[in-house]
Amino acid sequence: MTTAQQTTDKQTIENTLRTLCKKEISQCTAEELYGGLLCLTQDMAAKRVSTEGKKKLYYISAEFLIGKLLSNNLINLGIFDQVKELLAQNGKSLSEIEEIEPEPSLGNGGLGRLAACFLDSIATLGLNGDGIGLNYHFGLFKQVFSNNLQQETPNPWMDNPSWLTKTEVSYPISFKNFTLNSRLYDIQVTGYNNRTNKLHLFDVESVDENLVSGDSITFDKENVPKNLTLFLYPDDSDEAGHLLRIYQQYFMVSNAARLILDECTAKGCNLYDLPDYAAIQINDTHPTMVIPELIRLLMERGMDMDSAIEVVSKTCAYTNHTILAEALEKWPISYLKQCVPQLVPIIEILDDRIRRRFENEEVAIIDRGDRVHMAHIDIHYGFAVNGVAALHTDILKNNELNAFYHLYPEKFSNKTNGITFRRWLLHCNPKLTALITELIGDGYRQDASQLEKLWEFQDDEKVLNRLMAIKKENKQALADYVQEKQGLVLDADSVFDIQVKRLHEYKRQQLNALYLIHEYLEIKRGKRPAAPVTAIFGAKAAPAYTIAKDIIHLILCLQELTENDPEVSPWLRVVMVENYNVTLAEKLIPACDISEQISLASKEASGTGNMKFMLNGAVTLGTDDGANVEIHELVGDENIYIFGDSSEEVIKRYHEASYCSKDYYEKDEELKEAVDFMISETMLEIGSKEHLVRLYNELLNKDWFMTFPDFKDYVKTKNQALTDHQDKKAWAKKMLKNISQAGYFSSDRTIEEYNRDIWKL
Ligand code: 26Q
Repeated sequence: MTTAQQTTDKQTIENTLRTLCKKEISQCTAEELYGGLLCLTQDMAAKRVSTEGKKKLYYISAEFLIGKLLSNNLINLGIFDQVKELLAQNGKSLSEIEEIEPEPSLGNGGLGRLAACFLDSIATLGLNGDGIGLNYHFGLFKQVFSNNLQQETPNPWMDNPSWLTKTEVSYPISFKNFTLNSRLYDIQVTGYNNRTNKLHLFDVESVDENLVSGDSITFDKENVPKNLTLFLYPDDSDEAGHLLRIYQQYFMVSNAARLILDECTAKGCNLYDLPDYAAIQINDTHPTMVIPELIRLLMERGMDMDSAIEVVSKTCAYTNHTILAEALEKWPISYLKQCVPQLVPIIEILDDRIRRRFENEEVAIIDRGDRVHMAHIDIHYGFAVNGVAALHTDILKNNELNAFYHLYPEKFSNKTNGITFRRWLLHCNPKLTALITELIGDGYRQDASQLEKLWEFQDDEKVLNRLMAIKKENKQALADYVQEKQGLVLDADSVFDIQVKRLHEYKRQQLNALYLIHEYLEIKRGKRPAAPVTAIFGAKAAPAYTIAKDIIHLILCLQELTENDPEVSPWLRVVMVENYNVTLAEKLIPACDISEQISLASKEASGTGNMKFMLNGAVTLGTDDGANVEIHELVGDENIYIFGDSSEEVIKRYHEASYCSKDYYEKDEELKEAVDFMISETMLEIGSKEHLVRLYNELLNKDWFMTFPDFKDYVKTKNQALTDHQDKKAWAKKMLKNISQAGYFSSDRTIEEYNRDIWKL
């Protein structure tokens, strides 16, 4: 018997835990047990590191939204049930212990959570691949609501004990005016019944948390040696903020490049063979500087430039996560000169070579305004480019990156996103997991496509009833949690309609809010919805994103409005959960009836929340956008609610610059009424005029993400969904269809495709 196997029986776990905590389990506090379990899992994980293969994947990302790790590790190490039982026998609850664990705050949204799901799947598939990023001390801000407004406070998460392990690895990283010593911290990434990989997080030795004081997230942006790893996405509304982001990005990739070269040379790589030893996946453009930096380091180690460029171009691959113009990074070359002048001559040569090869200004790296287009570096000097859902990849090929697609059709491919079922089913929805296992066995845990077997039960009333019963229990658990945390009482018998994601105009939380206003006014007129509804939101807005914060304000005002109106609240409740994060998502998603995926068609690259909701038996209400298109194809018209203009129509309308929001406002009475209500006396009594009027004007005069054209269809389709929800059996069947078709969205499938087509480990 191996040591790992020994540790898995309950008696051994008990002995180990007793030794680690230095007392009987029943006598331990939750904190002591958390510390003990952390040590125990760390030891077990360390024993599962497999022998290094020749080639390794390095997934570089500015974000890794990993969530709490204890339960996930217990599941992946195969000791979750044993630990849970053992604790219960001693009068302890695992969920109370989980409450102790702080959530690492190393990401913002989809891109960071995707990176975390990928690390899980890479380890689960037994692939040799590590993540590389930064160790932000305060990560993304913590959101608190006051006066119906978002306020940002620091989010320290690096408690003791910690999953981070300090390593011996350190590099001197030089900028124009100073050199900073880095320090590498590692987090072990356990695979499900498989190997352990690493998440490498670089930090600066000179970082100083005292630069941040009290409840504010402001700090001296110019003191880079002390501030570099304090925050993820520091406010970049001024030049110092922009420069800090460049410092962060270069620090991340220079460390990454050195680590990669060191590891490969240690394995006998002669650097000309680098592509045989390493595949580097560039997660959006934040790590793009790794390309010129690697070229520079290879030249420093004696390689000629032509070879260095060739070697790097065969090693790096790029994933695009957005087509929003404002999110495509373009750094003024003057900024790069101020921070990392050593890269500038290299980037100039990379640009020069492109300009010699192609006449087209559109594909240049440095544009006529002296701005460096980071994505263009990736596409010219990487060997693969991928989008994250079929529609997104098509739009990249046919529109946004069309000029590049003509140059390099062979580089482009689609890799539809996925999610790890270990966290987004097994961990977050144990009741549904148990039912599925009872019905179809546990083969689906290794091969998610086996979920399709569930469809055999489509007419089994007992199964459908149990599905509904589990949903109800999950809704009640969420209601209890929200009551405890925010003092709001939710009705688990109402329809839970949930929109949780980053706050962004293109995601159109404002469309949902307009619907809620419309329904509120209908109820006031005596027209009640088909069923009582609880509309739940969760979203953080970037601190400098004014309109996004105005939308939060509107939603919080609607919460107050419905809460205090006894005529309305039995039928319509609006709830915005504070500080939406992975931990909250794990409670919200299993409790959802209707999953809101209502981005303006063509704008959401993929979405991954949509997949998590589907897997947990929610029915999607959405536009034909991102991965919704694929969900739609898989479940069929009957089992999804699609509304709104198509991506083609939207793209055409942008192209023609023909959209005028006022036209829709003037022509649609109900829309006009809802929009006007935003600045009605009723609303101004609750909220702030500044915020509400600004948002009203924005919608009336611009509405860049075209909420007005989709309003009518949204109201109609959503109300149809509410009506349909009344037929419990038919609804349960829709739930079952969604769960049974969710297998395609396992990140194991996605990673197999990356490995087959790109990494070739
Ligand atoms: C850009 C410029 C300057 C500073 C920051 C940024 C920036 C920061 C974060 C740009 C983009 C992001 C994050 C993007 C993101 O989360 N994209 C989401 O990625 C998911 C995974 O592929 C998709 O499912 C979502 O559709 C996409 O929105």
